[in-house]
Amino acid sequence: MHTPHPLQTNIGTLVLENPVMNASGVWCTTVEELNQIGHSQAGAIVTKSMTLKERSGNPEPRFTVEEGYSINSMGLPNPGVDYYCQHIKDLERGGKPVIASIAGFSVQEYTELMARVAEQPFDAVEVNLSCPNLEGKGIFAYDLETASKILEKLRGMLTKPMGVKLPPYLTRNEISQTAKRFIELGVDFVTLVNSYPLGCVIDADTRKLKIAPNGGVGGLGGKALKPIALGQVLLFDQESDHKLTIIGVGGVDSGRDVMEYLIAGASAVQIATALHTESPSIFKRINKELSLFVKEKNITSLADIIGTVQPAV
Ligand code: RRO
Repeated sequence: MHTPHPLQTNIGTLVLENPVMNASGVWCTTVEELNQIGHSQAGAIVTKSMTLKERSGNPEPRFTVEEGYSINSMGLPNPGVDYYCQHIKDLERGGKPVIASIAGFSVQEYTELMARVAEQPFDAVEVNLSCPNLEGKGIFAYDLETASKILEKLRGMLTKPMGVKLPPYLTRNEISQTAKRFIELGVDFVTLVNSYPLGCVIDADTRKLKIAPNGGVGGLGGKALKPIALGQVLLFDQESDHKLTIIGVGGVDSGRDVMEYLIAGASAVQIATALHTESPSIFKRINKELSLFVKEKNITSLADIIGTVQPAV
């Protein structure tokens, strides 16, 4: 009998050879970048959030990596949904599932985007309801009624797995209500979390802000985001009674980080800041570290450790 690879994991009906992929936004805007993820040891490929029309995004500088964190205010630069639909068929995906990330500015726009991607050979759709950098536009995920309206419509348009990318802070009560609603709506997975809004970096020598858009503030990512993201993963897993599939994002930079997310309740993880710094060769390193860890602990299947966190005492 064929024994599954010990790092194999599932996201809804998708089978991933390993649980580590890029986060939407990093190394995934152009076909060239997506192909590089395809050639790497990532377990899946996620596209940049696509909009109906091409966008050049916010003025530069719009991204900075600091010691232990990053701040971005990209403003959704992407070549538009047509580009991804044109290129998906010849993507050098290396057998990996491809997840389309979509971002609209209204219920109508999300519907049009889903109509476009649903007829293409993407394997799943991640609905981004949490972009932090669209000043004056708000974050859809903070309004559960509007979010539900969008998701109910989109769910009816896609037979493949559908996930939702959420912002980095909901209260326990909001998590409980959101998890319950998402299960009712047939959401297959939640991606936790997007970058933490309104972060700021100042250079004390020059007194200058490090990024230009939106008065100098943007989404915080990287190592500093990890405990925040891990807490949201833990609570979503608890409050959903382990019924929601979770993809963890925030500060993943080692096999050990991946283990922490799996133990908290995630079935897979995404990498943004560290992928930007290290390039797609990071997937080989992290999978090697994860393999060693799994071997050391005599774990034969990742399913055996997902959501198995133990109390402190
Ligand atoms: O493009 C961005 O500014 C951006 C998006 Br859409 C997002 O969802 N998260 C983020 O950190 N940046």
